[in-house]
Amino acid sequence: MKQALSALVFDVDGTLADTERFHLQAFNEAFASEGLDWRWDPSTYTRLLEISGGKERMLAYWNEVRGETVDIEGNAMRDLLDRVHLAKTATYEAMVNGGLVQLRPGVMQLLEDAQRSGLALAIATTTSPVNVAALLRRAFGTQWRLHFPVVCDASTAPRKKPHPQVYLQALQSLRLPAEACIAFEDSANGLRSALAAGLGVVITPTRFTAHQDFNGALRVLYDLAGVRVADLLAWHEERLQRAA
Ligand code: XBP
Ligand code: MG
Repeated sequence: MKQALSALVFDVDGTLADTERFHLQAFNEAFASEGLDWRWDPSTYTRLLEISGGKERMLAYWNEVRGETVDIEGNAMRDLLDRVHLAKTATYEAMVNGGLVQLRPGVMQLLEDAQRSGLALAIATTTSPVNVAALLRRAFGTQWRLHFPVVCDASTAPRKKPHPQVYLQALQSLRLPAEACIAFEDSANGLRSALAAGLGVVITPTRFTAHQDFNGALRVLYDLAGVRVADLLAWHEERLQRAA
């Protein structure tokens, strides 16, 4: 039985909005305010973005540079990284609330077209819930959850992308099979996570991810400008034909 397209599942960072340069700035401000002599430049951050999750990213960086910087071990360092991540999240949230972060081209139009077409909308992200709420509140107002009845994030899915946990949670909450959904992502980690959960995936890379391998995607697009539900239905049909 052919499975009709019923839901669109969106990644946040890099997909709904080109956010990572603001995350990078917030990380560097938090390092300084918490007395860490770390400073990530764009090329370092591009490499570190292969690790999903801000805390996981900082821990991986510390393991890279330990011995050259602060020498506190174990729990003391983890407490420090927790404090740094809280400070970073507060800084990033202020940037979003200040209107610095805009949705990427075509995103709002596709979301509106999807809602007119009766498709369900969901979020599947490894970022913190504070960041999701700040971005979507800015774009949709205080009632933003009415547009996204399903939101899975770092607080619901501790196993970060490329692990499929966050997409499996979204499918469970949507009460839909993966074959009825298309995911939208910007990174290879996100692609692998969604593919592992069985979804078709449309990729819109950013400058931080354009070099990554997107083999297996339904489409790799510069952005979602001009993309409508009719296009998604055609790509969904192609996917069904290939699977038949
Ligand atoms: C991208 C991430 C996040 C952000 C930073 O999430 O991996 O870690 O880089 O946000 P997405 P946090 O799945 O939306 O692409 O510091 O809150 O993790
Ligand atoms: Mg992303």
